[in-house]
Amino acid sequence: MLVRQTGELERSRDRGSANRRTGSKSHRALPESLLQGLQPTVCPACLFASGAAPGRRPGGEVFPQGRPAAQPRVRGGLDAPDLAPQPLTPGGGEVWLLSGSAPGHWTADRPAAAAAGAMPVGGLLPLFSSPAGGGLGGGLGGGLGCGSSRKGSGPAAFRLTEKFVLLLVFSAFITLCFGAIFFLPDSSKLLSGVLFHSNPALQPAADHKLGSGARAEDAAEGRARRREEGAPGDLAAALEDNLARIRENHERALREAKETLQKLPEEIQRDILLEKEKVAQDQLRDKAPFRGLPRVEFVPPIGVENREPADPAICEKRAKIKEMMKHAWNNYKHYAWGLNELKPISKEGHSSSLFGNIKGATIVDALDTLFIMEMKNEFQEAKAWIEKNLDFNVNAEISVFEVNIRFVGGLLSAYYLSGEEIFLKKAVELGIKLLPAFHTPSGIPWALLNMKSGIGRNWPWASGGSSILAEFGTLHLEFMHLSHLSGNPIFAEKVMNIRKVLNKLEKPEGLYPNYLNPSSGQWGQHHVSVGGLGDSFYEYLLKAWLMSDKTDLEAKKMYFDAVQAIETHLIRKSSGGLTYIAEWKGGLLEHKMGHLTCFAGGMFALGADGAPKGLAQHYLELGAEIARTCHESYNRTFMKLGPEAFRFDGGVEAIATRQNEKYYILRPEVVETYMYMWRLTHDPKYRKWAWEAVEALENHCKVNGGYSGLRDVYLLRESYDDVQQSFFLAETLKYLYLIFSDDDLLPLEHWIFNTEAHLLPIIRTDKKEAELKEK
Ligand code: DMJ
Repeated sequence: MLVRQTGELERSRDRGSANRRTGSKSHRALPESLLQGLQPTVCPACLFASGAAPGRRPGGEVFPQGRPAAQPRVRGGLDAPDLAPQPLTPGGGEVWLLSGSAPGHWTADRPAAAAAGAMPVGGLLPLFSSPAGGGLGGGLGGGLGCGSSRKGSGPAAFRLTEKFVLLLVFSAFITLCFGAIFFLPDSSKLLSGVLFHSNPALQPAADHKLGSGARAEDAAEGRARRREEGAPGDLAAALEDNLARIRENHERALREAKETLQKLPEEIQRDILLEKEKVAQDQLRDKAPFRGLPRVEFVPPIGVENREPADPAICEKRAKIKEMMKHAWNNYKHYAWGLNELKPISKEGHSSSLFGNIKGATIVDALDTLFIMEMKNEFQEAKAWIEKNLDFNVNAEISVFEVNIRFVGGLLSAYYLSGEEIFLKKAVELGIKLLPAFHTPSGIPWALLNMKSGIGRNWPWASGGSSILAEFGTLHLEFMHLSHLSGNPIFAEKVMNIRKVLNKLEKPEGLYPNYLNPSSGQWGQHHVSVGGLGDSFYEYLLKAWLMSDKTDLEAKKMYFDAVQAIETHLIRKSSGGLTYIAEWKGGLLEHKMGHLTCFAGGMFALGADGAPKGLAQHYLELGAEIARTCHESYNRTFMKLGPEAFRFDGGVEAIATRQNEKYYILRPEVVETYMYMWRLTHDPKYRKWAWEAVEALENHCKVNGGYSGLRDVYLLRESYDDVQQSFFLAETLKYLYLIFSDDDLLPLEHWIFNTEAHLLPIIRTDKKEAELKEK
C-alpha cells in the first residue's frame, strides 16, 4: 500500500520517555498498603523502639548502602536470634530490619549495644538534648552511656534501683511522646483537607491514593451529588466529612502499622512476598482472557492436497515457479537468515523500518507458500526459527498495518494449514501487543506503535495527524480470526468499532477519504484512492462479508455502496479503450493508476457473485477490464513488468511519465488479479499473461543472490534496487503458483486471502439464519 518497503521513509522519533511508568525508587520495596500506613505518621525512631521495623533515618532517608553494623546479642534482654540487619527487599540496601531492640528489656549492658551502633531508645535521646548536654539527652543518654559520673545539676546520687525507676519513667514518657506523634494525623493533610479546602466545591471527589475506602468515597459521591443537585455548600458537613475521612485514614494507617509492628521479621517478609505475588496476579488477571487459549479443535484444512496438474506443460510451469521460490528462499536463508529481508545484490540482510526490531519477516511471510508448495523441510526450518526466535518484545516503532498483514496474517495462515499450535500462540501474542494502538479517543488505531511502551502515533506526513484508511481498514480479517481462535472478543470489538466510526460519518459523494483523524473521529483531506492509502480497505469490506460465510451484511452493503461511488466518480475509460481507476482529490481527478490499484480487478471479479441484482456480469467484466489495463501497463515497458504508477494524460495511456513512478518492486497486485480472473473465468489469457510475468521476473529480476526489484522498467538494462521484498515470497510467487495449479488447491469457496495473500478459512455459520436476515 502506501509509502513503503524501500525503507526510505524518515521518521522523527519524538517519543515520550519509556520510563514514564517507573515507580519512585523509595516505594519499590514495600507494598502500597504498608507505605500508605507508614508514610504520613510513622517516625522511624518509634519503630525501632518497638521492635522489628523498617529502618529509615529521620526525614525518610534510608540507611546507606553499607548495612548498619550488626548488633551484639543483648544479654538478659530479648533473645534476638539474629541481630544482623535483615534486608526487606530482595535487592537489599534500602530498607533494613533490626530485631531485638525493645525498651522493655533494657539492661545495664544496653549502652554497649548503643555504642556498637544499634539505635535503641538511648540512641534517640540526643534528639532532645541541649547543647550543654543538660537536658534529657544529656542527663540520661550521657549518664547511661558512660555509667559513671553525673554532671550538671539534678539528682546527684541515685541508687541503681532509683536510676532504674527513673529510666522506666522516662522511657514511658518518651514512648508516650512518640506515641502521640504517631497517633497525630498528618498535619499537612489536616490543614489542606480542613482549612484550605473546606469548600466542598473545591474538594476532590475522593483521594484514592490514600486508600480512603468505601466510606470516604461514598461521602465524596454524596457531596458530588449534592453539588449536582445545586445544594448550597454545607461548611459544617464538609468539615465533618473531612474529619471523618482523615480519622478513617489514620485509623487504618494505625491498624496497619500496629499489625506490622507485631509481626516477626519473617512474617513481614512473607507478607511482602504475598503482596508482590498478588500484584503480579492482578496484572495477569487483567490479561486473563489472553493468558491461555481455549481449546479450539483444529479443523483439518480443506483443499490443501496438492495434486500435479494433468497437463504436463502446466505442470512444468508450476514446477518452474516452485524453483523460483527455492531460489528466493535459499538465498534468503544463506545471506539473511533471521533478518527481515534479503539484499540479493549485496548478499546481506535488509531491515525495513516497518517492522521495528521484529525480525524474520521473510520467514513468517513465506510460511504458507512453503506449505502449499510442499517445501516441507523449509517449512520445518521456518517453524523452528519462529519457536526459538520470533520475539515481539521490541522497543521500537512498527507499522501496525504491516505487522498485522504479514506477521499476524502469516502466523494465522500457517496455523490453519498445519495445525501447529506455536503459530496460533504467536499470532495471539502479537495481536495482544497490537491492542494499545487502539488507545485513541475514537478507537481508530494509530499507524505506528511502540510495542514495548504501547505508545502510538501517526505518520508525520499524514494529513492533520490522521490515520490511514488502508491501514486501519485492513485489520478486520485477522482480528476476527484472533477472536475466533482465542475466544476473546476484544479483537473483534476493536475492528467492529472502526466500522461503527466509519458508518457514523458523512461520506463525500459516498466516497471514503484516505485520512481520518483518530482524535476527532473526522475525515482529514478529501483524497480518495483505490490504490495506495485506500486499497485494502475496500478489499477487506468484501472479504469480511465472504469470510463471515456471507452473514456480515453490513460489510457487504458498505462494499457495494463504496464500489458504486467509485464507479461513478473514479472509474474512467481512456480514448484507447482502457478502463482505469483514477484518484480523487477534493472533487478533481488525477488520471493516474497505481500498481497497487491493480488488485481491484480481482476484487471486482470476486465480489461479482454477490452483487446487487443484474450487476454480477458487470462486475466480472469490470474485473477483466482492469486486468487488461494492468497487463498493458506491463506490456508497454521494456522489462515487461509494470511501473509503480501509470498515467492516462498528456497523450499517454498506461505508461509512467514521472521518473519516480517507474520502478517495480516485485509487487503482486497484477498477478493477483490474474489469479482471480483465471479461477473465475478460466480464460487462458490469464495463464498466458501470468507466464509472461514469470519470464520477465526470470529475465530481469533474478540475480545470483535472489530476486531484486528494478529502478526503472523502461530502461534497456536492469538497475537493481537490491531488495527482495518479503511479499515476493508471500504473494507474487504464491499467486503465480496457484494460476498453474488446479482449482481444488485452496478453493475460493473455503479460503479468503488476506491482503498479503495469507490464507484464512471462511468462518462457517448457520446459513439459514443468514439468508433469513438478508430477506
Ligand atoms: C503487500 O504488502 C500487500 O498486498 C499490501 O496490501 C499492499 N501491497 C503490498 C505489496 O505490493
